[in-house]
Amino acid sequence: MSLVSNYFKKQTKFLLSATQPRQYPNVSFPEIAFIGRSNVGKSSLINAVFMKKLAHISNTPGKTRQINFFNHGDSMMVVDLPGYGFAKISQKEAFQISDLVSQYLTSRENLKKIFVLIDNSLGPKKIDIEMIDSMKQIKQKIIICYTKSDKKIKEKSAFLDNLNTEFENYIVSSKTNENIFEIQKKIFEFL
Ligand SMILES: Nc1nc2c(ncn2[C@@H]2O[C@H](COP(=O)(O)OP(=O)(O)O)[C@@H](O)[C@H]2O)c(=O)[nH]1
Ligand SMILES: [Mg+2]
Repeated sequence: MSLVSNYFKKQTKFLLSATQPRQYPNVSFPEIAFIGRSNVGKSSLINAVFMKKLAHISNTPGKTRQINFFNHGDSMMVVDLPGYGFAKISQKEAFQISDLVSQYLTSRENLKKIFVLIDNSLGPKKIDIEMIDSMKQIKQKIIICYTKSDKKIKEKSAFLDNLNTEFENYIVSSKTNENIFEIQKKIFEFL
């Protein structure tokens, strides 16, 4: 078995959910974060990469609006950020979540990479582009993952070419495991 596969077999444990910066874990492990529109397949991708059932936590009502921290193998922090584009929340709550997320993204010292997930069958939407634009300061940390590659492409997005020129990107599926190993190798590289 390869070094990479063995590394991802280590335990991934839920640590805590935060709604305020003071609740963030005070650890020095390298950290990676995942973000995307709700229903993009974020929990499924985290599960596929870490070979665990973490979704039951990330998909628990309430927790989907918080920042969820997981400890992988006592050597890396995995962070599930709240989804954007929720249909059923107030504008006030949407602003609160977006403030929390931007604060996290710009202040977290050990954050190495941020995986921005976009549904491959729908392509990048305006809201995805706005999210990416809001991350200007940490642009070099962005990796795009187009999710659900096993699904037929329904829409062709005008934003696609520019995005792919600017950012490193992968087309993945948590259903068929397409390119999941590539993502694992990528993460292993910056540990
Ligand atoms: N076909 C397909 N469906 C997926 C894939 N990943 C997630 N889904 C489905 O998309 C829905 C949302 O997935 P989930 O991981 O909970 O998304 P989240 O809201 O972003 O955490 C669920 O019904 C999943 O079964 C994939 O790679 N392929
Ligand atoms: Mg989820």
